[in-house]
Amino acid sequence: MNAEKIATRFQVPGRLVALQPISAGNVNDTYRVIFRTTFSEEQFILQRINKTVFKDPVAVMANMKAVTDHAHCRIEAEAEDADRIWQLPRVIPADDGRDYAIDEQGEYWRALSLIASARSYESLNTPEHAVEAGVVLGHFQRIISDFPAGDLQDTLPGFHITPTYLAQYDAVLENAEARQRLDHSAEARRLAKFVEGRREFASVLEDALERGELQLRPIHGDPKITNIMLDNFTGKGTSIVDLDTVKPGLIHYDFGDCARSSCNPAGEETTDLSEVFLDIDLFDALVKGYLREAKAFLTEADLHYLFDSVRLIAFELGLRFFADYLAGDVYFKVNYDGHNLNRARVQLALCESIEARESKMRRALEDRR
Ligand code: GN1
Ligand code: MG
Repeated sequence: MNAEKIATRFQVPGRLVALQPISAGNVNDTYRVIFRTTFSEEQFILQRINKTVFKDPVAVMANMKAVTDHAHCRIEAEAEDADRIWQLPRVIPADDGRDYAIDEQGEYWRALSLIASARSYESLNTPEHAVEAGVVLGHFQRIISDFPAGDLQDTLPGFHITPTYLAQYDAVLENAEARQRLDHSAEARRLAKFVEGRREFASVLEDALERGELQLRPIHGDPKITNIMLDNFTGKGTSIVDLDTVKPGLIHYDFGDCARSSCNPAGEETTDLSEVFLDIDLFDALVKGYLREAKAFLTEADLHYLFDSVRLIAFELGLRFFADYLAGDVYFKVNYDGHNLNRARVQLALCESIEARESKMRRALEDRR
């Protein structure tokens, strides 16, 4: 079914006037939809859920609905004392009251309220912006920290479990075509060597979880900088979006993902590796904003593993892009040949830069406590 037809199946007043594809996102198809009545206009986000990635879209929507309902209550309860208006997308019900609509091909679609007069950035450049990104993540984690993780379903088994990605990478390399891709590219062989050198490190967070030092909590799952919205008028953080990876996990996956995406001014899509690095001033500012909100619920052990999480998530994403390149681009959407290889080069270069700045980053984390 086309997007126009499905857009009319949600509880939004008025008539459809426009539907614009939004290219952001490596997984789902996303559109901005405009409905009008005589006196008003309603804009919302329409998304087709990628079933190759999300095998159980109903569970994804159940998680999203439960966590956003909880978060909206917390935002309202704290509104009077808050230094800003916090926003969070709302799941717009379909005509039949469900949180999604299914088209004739069996594809699942959802509608979400739009965070208006706010925007996100591909990368950030000023420490002020980094503080705000940290505040947004810390605030979101804080207001969902009292939601029982056990009430959420595991909608993406293995998500952010780095040893599992390593095992998948090894399995991909069993394939003749993948080995050919590796043999034909000196750059791919260089990345493979980089990965080999970090096999032991890959389980740093999962080992801590197993030892009982860390616990599963509800997490966002994908708080990269492009999912953090700043208010157009005040410049302050106002919302976090892209909530389909909300599930039980380690808050470290979120912190690591936010930091690796926020503190590399070149962004994820650059082709110039010489521009890729972990900017320590941005990191310091991000930590300042994050801990302002997150200190309230983080344990000593949580704090101890924050540095490792940044190094690990950059490594993990590099590994995921690299394995997908070798597998023939089956997971992440690509725009050009070698796109996933290039994305992998960027994340692994960032990982290297994080390793080189370990002592400075640890000091920033200590000083901001
Ligand atoms: C994917 O779809 P998008 O762009 O929000 C991926 C994340 C990666 C991100 C890298 C479900 O997110 O884990 O960090 O690309 N989402 C999933 O840009 O795999
Ligand atoms: Mg996402």
